Amino acid sequence: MNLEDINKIKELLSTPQKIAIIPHKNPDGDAIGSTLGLWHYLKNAGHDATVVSPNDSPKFLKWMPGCDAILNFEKENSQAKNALSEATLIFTLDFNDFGRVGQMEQFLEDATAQFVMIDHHQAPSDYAVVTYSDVTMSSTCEMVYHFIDYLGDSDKVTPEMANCLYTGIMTDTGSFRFRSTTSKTHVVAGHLIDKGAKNSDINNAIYNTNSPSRLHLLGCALKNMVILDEYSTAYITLSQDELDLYKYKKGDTEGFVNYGLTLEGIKFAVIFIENREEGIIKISFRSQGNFSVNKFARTYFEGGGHDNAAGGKSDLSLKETAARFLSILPEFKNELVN
Ligand SMILES: [Mn+2]
Repeated sequence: MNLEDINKIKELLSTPQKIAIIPHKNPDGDAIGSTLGLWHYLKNAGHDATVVSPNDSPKFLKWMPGCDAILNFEKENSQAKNALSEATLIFTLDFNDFGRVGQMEQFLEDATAQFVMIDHHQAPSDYAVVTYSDVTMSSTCEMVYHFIDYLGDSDKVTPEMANCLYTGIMTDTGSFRFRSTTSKTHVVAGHLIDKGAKNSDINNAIYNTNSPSRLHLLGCALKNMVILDEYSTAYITLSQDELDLYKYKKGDTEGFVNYGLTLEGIKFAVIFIENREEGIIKISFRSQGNFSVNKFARTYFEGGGHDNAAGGKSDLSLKETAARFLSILPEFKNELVN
């Protein structure tokens, strides 16, 4: 954040505000961690703050301090609408376009509040009075820590805030493995541990929550994996029938796509997951090195994200989607193999 933005924030927060803090739809560890981390900070600073989520958070995040107080726009609709319409200030975290909040979109469009964006995705929209956008950041949680630090309040980080922010840094960096992890990321994580983040407990709470059926679904996904050495690519398909067979629950396929990248020499990994209810194929893309899956997803599969992690979708059948993917790959052969 530049000095002008820091001063603008200081001015906005100089008197008690009614604040709504919004994560993106289908919030992940970074979205919930950053909104709750900021929520604790703003409440402690004397503001009337509420986290309003477009929909429910996954079960493996429910332990996070403050998670019970999140308003779910789908379930607590009137309370959530009130919080949005009454807000004087709205923070949008871990997304940068109103298209990412589902049914809440219109209520953000109509809100009279001033917006502040804190986010690390590409191509931010222009809706905020302060846009703190930095694609080099590991996570929005890391940015919320810097945000608090810019305001001169790093000594006011509580154990609750530290646990929330550490969680999002850990999940968005794949436990400090991704390229977005910098020395600064580690320094921030270290400060958060000093402030009370229980790093080992967080790791347990997030990653050691498998059900037998999820592991069986993972077995199915790995068996379905197709390895294309000539394109340094591996992809997985999961049909709705397979999801049903293994009693799929929301969140069960989280992280499956990454297994492709653990193969020696594989730079591009994809998972195609059939969603019969929505009539689409949901797609996740991951890459290692310079191959931009953000560009790939934007160009061919109505999606986007980061250079090394992106999402997309297709209206074709599962088979047709995989076939279309295979027909596009040759175009990228040079980029993928070199
Ligand atoms: Mn994030």
